[in-house]
Amino acid sequence: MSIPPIQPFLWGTATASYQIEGAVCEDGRAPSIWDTFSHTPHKIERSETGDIACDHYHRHIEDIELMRHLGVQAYRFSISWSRILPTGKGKENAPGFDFYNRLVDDLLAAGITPFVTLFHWDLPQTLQDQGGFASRDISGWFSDYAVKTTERLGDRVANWIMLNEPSVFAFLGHATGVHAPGIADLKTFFATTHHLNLAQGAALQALRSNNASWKLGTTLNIHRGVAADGSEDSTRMAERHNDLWNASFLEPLLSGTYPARILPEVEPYIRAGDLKLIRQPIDFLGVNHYFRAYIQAKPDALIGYEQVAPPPPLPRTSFEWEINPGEFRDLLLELRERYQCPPIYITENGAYFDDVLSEDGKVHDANRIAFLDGYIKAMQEARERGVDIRGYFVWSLLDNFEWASGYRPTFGLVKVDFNTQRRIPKDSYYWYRDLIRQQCA
Ligand code: IFM
Repeated sequence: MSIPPIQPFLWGTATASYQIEGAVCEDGRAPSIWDTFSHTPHKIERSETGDIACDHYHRHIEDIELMRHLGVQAYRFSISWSRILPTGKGKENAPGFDFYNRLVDDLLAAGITPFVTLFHWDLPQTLQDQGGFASRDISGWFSDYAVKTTERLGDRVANWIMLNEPSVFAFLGHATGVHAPGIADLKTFFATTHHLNLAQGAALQALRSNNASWKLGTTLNIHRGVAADGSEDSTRMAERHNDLWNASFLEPLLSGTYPARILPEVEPYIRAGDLKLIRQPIDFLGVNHYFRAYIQAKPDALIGYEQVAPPPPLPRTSFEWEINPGEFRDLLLELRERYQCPPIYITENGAYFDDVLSEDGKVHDANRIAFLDGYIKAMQEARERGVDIRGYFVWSLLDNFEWASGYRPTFGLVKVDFNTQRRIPKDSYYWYRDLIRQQCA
């Protein structure tokens, strides 16, 4: 079955600052928590860092050319907070803004609409030293940063995404500690969860009052958890996972409450007026989706459970993530049924497969093509059944720095040879180009 054209609709790709930019010490940029974390021994596979990454800071023109030939109508990227405000607040770093000004201008000249994420995890280290997201002050720091950024770029950028995947940032950064800032503490985790919501609310409110024509949204990583075994404990923990991972971010934003089972743990951090501030109207919800989570009770784990590999014989990506497009469709349908959901953009979807550079110099990633084909068709089914989906962004344009796993996991439509920085479009790149052409014909 081919995918019938859906219009109006934006086809795009996505990246994030620390994962692709490199140039970490250039033009006044100061360290973020990911610079600190990646330079700490034993935190990242093979001790890799984002120091150079895809060198996008120096190669953005080539990367935009790749997007132009791909035919995407939109590109989602994020701003490195410490590149434009090295101390996180106060004095602006003009060369940092210059880079994003050039990037936006060059995108627009190529006919590509920018979708800008304000926070994709690379918090300025100076702010972490003052408490980071465990501190309520983050709400003011983040909204000031959001205001400054939108003041500089908002004459050309209309679509603003406040946060990327706050659940991942809270969980992996503050509960399991496998991501920056590397904290594993339950109180910090719940404070961070609430302060992410609070910071987002404050920024949304400030930006809305500055320019009513901007399209404001946020991006959540949404996946449903299921019990990995038939035990009562794992079933209860799967519910806890759904509360912590999905509902703790969806419900405050869309319904003005925390899930009842979680409330007692977040309550110590909530002050009068917080829930009202958090429940801001948004123009769109960004949904990132990769897999369904298999949850197993683990009483000695900080949050009471762990995520385990899906049971055989389900197909999986090279990350051991279940491949299940029907689950993606059902999740989108559930979002529409459970919440008063604004229009949705799929702001990330894609897969890591171990790519092979063939003797003909190409990457024949049929597995990634099959993955994208299945997930795009599932999205289309959800759309036909009434879910208001306005766009789809493949994660990712380029192979890049996959956080604690370094450069091994490759998600790109374009292979990057990290020794030479040569870009090699994979078969999936040409497949996506043809899909876009067919969709937009
Ligand atoms: O690389 C990440 C991205 O930064 C956030 N969403 C998931 C991707 C793949 O793990």
